[in-house]
Amino acid sequence: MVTSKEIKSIILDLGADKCGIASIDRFASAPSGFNPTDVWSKCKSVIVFLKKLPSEVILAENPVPYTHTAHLIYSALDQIGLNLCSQLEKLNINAVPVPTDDPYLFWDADNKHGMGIISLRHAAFNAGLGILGRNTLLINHNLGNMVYIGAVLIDTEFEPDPVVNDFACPPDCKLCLDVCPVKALDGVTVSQKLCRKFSFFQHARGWDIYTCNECRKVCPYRTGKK
Ligand code: B12
Ligand code: SF4
Ligand code: SF4
Repeated sequence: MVTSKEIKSIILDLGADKCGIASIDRFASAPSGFNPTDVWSKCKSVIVFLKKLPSEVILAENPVPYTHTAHLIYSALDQIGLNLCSQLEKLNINAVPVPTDDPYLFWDADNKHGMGIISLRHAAFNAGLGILGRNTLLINHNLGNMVYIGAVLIDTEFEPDPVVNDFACPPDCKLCLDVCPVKALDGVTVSQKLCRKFSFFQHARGWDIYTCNECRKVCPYRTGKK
C-alpha cells in the first residue's frame, strides 16, 4: 500500500509547491451540494496542492503580467491534477480532479454569485495548508496568499494533515476590508456582484484581464508570515 509520504512526493515531483491531505469528515459543515461526496460519493480523502505566483507580478502597474501568470498557474495546477489521477490509478487508487477555476454548475445570475464544485479555499484549510484570512483567501505560512489551489478527490483513506491553528489575522487588521474599492468584503465572505464588476475587464479583443487584486496585495501576509 502506498503511503501518504509517497503520494506527496509524486505531487511535488509533478510541480506543486506544497500539498496536504484532508479527511472527508472535515467537510461535514460544507453547504449541501458542495461536499466532496456530493461531487463523487466514493470520496474518502481530498488531496490539495498549491502553486505560487512569482511574488513581484502583483506589484507590476500593468495588469497583464499578473493576469498572464495567473492563467498559466491555473493550467499548470489542472495538469498536475490530471497527471496525479493517472499515477494514482496505477497504484489502484481511484481519483477525480477538481477544476482549479471553471467550469462549475452553480450560478445565481441576479447576484452574479458562482460556486465551485467544492470550495478549494476550505479544502486547503482542511488539508492543513493554511488559514483563511478576512479577505477570504488562503494564507499559507511560508508562501502567503499568492498561491493558487488545486485538488483531487480519492477513494482511499490516508492520515490527514493537522489543520493550522498557530496563526491568524492580527485581531485589529482590517487592511483588506478598507482597501477594497467597492467594499465587497465583510471579513467572512465577498459580494461577488460587487467584486466581479470591478475586478474583471473584458478587452476589446476578448481577453479577460484582472483589474483588481487590492485585498490580496495589501495583506501583510501576502508573501508569508515572516
Ligand atoms: C467564484 C470564485 C470567485 C468569486 C468569489 C470568491 C470567493 N472568495 O469565494 C470572485 C469573482 C469574487 C473571485 C475573486 C477572486 N478570486 Co476566485 N474563485 C472562485 C472559485 C471559482 C469558486 C469559489 C466559491 O465557490 N465561492 C463561493 C463560496 C465557497 O464562498 P462563500 O459563499 O463565501 O462560502 C460560504 C459558505 O458557503 C461556506 N462554505 C462554502 N464551502 C464550504 C466548505 C466548508 C468545508 C465549510 C466549512 C464552509 C463552506 O463558507 C463561506 C462563508 O460562509 C474559486 C475556485 C474554487 N473552486 O474554490 C476561485 C478562488 C477562490 N479564487 C481565487 C483567487 C486568487 C481570486 C482573486 C484574488 C482573483 C483576482 N482578482 O486577482 C479574487 C479575490 C477576491 C476575494 N477576496 O475573494 C483563488 C484563491 C486562492 C487563495 N489563495 O485563496 C481560488 C481558490 C482559485 C484557485 N484555484 O486558486 N473568485
Ligand atoms: S479583488 Fe478587488 S474588488 Fe474584489 S474583493 Fe478584492 S479588493 Fe475588492
Ligand atoms: S489584510 Fe489583515 S485582515 Fe486582511 S487577510 Fe491580511 S492579515 Fe487578515
